Amino acid sequence: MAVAGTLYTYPENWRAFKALIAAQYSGAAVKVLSTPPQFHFGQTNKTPEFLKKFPVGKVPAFEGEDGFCIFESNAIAHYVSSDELRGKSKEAAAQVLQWVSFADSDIVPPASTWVFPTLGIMQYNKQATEYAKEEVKRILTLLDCHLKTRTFLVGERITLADITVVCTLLWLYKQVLEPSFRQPYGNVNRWFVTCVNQPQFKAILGELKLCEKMAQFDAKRFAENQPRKESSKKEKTPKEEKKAEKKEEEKKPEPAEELDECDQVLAAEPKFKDPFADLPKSSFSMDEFKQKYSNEDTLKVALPHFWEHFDKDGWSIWYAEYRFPEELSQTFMSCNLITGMFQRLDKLRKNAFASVIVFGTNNDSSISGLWVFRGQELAFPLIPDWQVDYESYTWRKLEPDSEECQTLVREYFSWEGDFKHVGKAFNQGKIFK
Ligand SMILES: N[C@@H](CCC(=O)N[C@@H](CS)C(=O)NCC(=O)O)C(=O)O
Repeated sequence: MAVAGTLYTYPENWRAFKALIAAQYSGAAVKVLSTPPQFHFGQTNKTPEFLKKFPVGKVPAFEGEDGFCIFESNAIAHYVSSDELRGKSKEAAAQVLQWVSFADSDIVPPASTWVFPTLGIMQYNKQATEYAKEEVKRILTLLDCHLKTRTFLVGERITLADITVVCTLLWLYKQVLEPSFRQPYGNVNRWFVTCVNQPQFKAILGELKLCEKMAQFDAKRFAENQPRKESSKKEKTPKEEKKAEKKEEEKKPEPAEELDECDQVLAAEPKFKDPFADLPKSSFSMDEFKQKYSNEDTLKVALPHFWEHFDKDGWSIWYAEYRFPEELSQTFMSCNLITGMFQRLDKLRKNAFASVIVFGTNNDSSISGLWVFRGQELAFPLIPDWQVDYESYTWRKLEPDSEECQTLVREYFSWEGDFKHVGKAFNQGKIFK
């Protein structure tokens, strides 16, 4: 029986990608919980309930519908994989394990040392970075040699070895492996690009943009990410004050504190400047609507609330349709395509709402949805991270008072109705907020 369950993670976690891509191949139904209120990284994974299931308190972590729980990203990816991905013969399976272990032991350390400072989540150390660059060269040389006569790492098809090594190299290729640095490793580049262009990878990673210019240490972001020292609350006498001041002057600058991996991920969340901040205030509260939508009857409570409070000057309503339905094969993959898109758009959650539905059956399906955005324009061009998916859709702004808009809002919000414009049976759907 195919595996089904929930993966707890934070958005855009390359470790979680391993299992998610593997699931695209195997057909495992993996639901992702990565954002509040369902999963709040740093909080939910420290609750007694979570620790009872996953004593290390780390993510990714997987809970099967049958209650089976497993942590460690490689173990999860193995669990959700098919026999083909794991390596069919004893030898192939051992080779897959060899590359998975190699990725953790040989690639993760230098990749982190080199890439983390460029993201402002680790202090830069010249010597360590130079050493890491040499290590990366050694790894790329070794992979290049291996891939000279092979299409994939093990056997003739993609296996968990390719999925794992690609995911481990992901940040290097995105952040620092500029064209001149990666040029000597033509076989690795060819293999990497082939893998990330497979629909199963694309559904999770989106369209990948390879590094154009090697990123350097982001000192500003690193400084912003440092936890502030708590100042003493106790009142000081003037004498004590003077003494403290003197001590402060004498103090050498403190070395920047290094963050552990969990802190790094939390800190890595870019300091987000709200791109909607300059819009005039709106009377419509998206939070309030979402609470109604999540907790109450859609047709009886959430929809009337929506139309009663909707502010058509401050918000706009859009209909979106996936442009390449002929490329959609398995409907579960289409669902994952949408899941990936919504993970990438996580920071839009206070300023957007969407209900997106997959219609039809395997090899004959379509994706369309209804979106509500803050402002009168599509929000995607505001932030580069939001631009990965939206060009794969056609977008049509709706007139809120029109009959068409009222019908589409009702049908897409409630998942009920004729969906006359679609012309395919409503089969399965995914809803996102
Ligand atoms: N070897 C583990 C590493 C997992 C890990 O370190 N996860 C970090 C996030 S990247 C985490 O959940 N940290 C929380 C903590 O340490 O409290 C795996 O591959 O799954």
